[in-house]
Amino acid sequence: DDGYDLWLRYHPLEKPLAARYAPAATEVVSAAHSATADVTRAELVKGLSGLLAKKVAVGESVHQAGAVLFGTPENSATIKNLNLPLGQLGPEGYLIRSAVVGGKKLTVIAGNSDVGVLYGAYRFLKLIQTHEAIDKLDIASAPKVKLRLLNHWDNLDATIERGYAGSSIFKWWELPEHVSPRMVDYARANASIGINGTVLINVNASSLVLTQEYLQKAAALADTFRPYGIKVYLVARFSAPIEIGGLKTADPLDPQVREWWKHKADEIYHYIPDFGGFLIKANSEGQPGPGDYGRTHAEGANMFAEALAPHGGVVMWRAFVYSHEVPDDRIKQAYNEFKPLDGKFLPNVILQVKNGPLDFQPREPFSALFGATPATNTGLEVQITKEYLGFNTHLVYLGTMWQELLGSDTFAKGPGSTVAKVIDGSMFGYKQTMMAGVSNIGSDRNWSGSIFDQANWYAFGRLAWDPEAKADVIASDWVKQTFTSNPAFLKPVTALMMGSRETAVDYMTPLGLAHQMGTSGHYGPGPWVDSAGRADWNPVYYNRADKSGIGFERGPSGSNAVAQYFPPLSTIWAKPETTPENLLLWFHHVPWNYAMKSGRPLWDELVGRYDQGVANVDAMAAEWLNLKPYVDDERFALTADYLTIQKRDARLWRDASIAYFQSVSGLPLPAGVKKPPHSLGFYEQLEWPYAPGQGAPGRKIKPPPV
Ligand code: BDP
Repeated sequence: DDGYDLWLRYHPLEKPLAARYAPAATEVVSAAHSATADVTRAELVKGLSGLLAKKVAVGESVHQAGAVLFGTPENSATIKNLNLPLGQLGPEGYLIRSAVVGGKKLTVIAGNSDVGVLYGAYRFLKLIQTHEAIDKLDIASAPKVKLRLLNHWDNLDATIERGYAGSSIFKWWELPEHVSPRMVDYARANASIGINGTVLINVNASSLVLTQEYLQKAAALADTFRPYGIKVYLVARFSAPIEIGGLKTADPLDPQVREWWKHKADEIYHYIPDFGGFLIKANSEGQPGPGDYGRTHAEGANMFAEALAPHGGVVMWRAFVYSHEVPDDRIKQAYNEFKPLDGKFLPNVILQVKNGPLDFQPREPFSALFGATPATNTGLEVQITKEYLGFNTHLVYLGTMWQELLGSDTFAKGPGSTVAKVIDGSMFGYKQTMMAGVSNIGSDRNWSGSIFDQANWYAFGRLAWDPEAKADVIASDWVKQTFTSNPAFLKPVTALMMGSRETAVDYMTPLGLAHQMGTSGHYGPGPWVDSAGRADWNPVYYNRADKSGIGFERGPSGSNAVAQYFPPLSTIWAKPETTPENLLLWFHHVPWNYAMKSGRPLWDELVGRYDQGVANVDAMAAEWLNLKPYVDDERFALTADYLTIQKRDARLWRDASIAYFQSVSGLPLPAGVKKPPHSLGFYEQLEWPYAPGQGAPGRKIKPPPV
């Protein structure tokens, strides 16, 4: 099994189980014939026939008990007559109910729109895949976040920035004449977890994608995705009016530039009538933007917003910005830039904020912008692809990391003001809500580069639908759908996933350290690196390790980044004694002998964490070997090999980090701790082999050519 089917594996259930379900899934019934209803029917038939290993009948009206009837009150008189409480479900929610109609027991999957019904169909199939009872169903579900989007960092030449699963699945050169059947499976997978939009190209974009030729290509993809409720979005490169429009400027206050974008929007909607909108990276890492003309981010974003508004499109304006001058503290920049602009953005603009204030690190506190912009729609960007978390080879389940983030209390309106409540709009009544995940999808047969990375795609969709969903439930559902419900496998694997992120934090960046990866590749350890293009790209900038101690002082005596947070966090995080230890070195520079809660001095604790990380990976790998009887050979072997790589890398992270920090602290290793097998010089000169997805050399300073 190569993993291509993801969690949509409809392999036959064991006989007794199939026998239990068969009477409740005798036929698939609907009179609806929209494109979406057709794919819903096809999915139910495929799923039920596969799982129950029998041919499931299809019809327009109920013929027998055990029918699965789907539709909306508009396209089904039976559903209309049932008077179901669909009012609370909104346009995308669904209801699944056991009912009796004309003396026959059946299951109804209903919604207010065909897409809502499609989501319900996937949920119904999942119930069977996960061996839930389906005879007395009464399930209602609606997404809490409106825009649930993948952000592909895919380039038009099919390379992927920070992509570790092959090349892009979007083959622009074949479009629009040929749309690969894989696009349908991509849409199915996304719809099955509620993802309703996709940004097709990299935030470091080429303007080319906005030319007529490419719009026609994008339209072919939009046509393919539409039945699955998925809208297409594009990245708008700020300088496009110059590069493809022949204008002299891209100044957002220039009338000609504004006209140009209006026409461009009209043209896009001509080809893609339900186009979602633009994602924009401006004045960040060398990308052009309004700042080039002395204009604010709001002035820039609003220009696009005006062009898209007549068509119902949105602008997602990224808050991942940092200025040319190296600041006293890089992590304060986005807040400093955007907080004063709160309320200045048009209603169809969404500020797209990365989870943490730095950059997708194994652990960061939540970005201070969450809660700080009540008058600006604020959405969340997480990174599904594991740029800083061991690429596709390290087994790291991100569900726990996102749950930690979404559950974090910003205290914006007092206790209970979680990030989840900010981004689902309930805190400030945002008109637009959004959660975006930087995709980990590529041309590999298994889509994500490893089987376990599929779980991160899955968890992203589930959390975007419900930001308060629980990571362990999601992990266990994924294991059941992807592998098996057998508790002998399910329990240990779920546990292994649940602990995996903390393990990675331990061997890479424990106790609040961040950005210790080698430059560019962001894979292996490089805590000593001090030679990157600008100071705040250097690990030493973040670890600040010296003879006196380690950590970045962000309390009042340092950069005072803590002041960007609401009380009581601004005071709790201001002092090392009250800062949680897992963020200690993020917020504070503390002496090597600082007393930790364990009773150990910081230096011993730090070394202990690296050792713990290594031990945990060893345990994960050993656990996996025990599970061989429950997995097919191919998926077993791939995962086993990757765990071997992870074991090697965890050691390297541990050894290199300890060697470096010891060279700085000058302290002896705690008793019983193994010396790194090599001297620091050895680790420093290690060259990582070619790491995929770094973008062109010099990318950070030079914008890509058009
Ligand atoms: C960083 C990546 C870089 C991206 C940038 C971004 O290293 O490749 O372009 O984020 O989000 O994490 O724009």
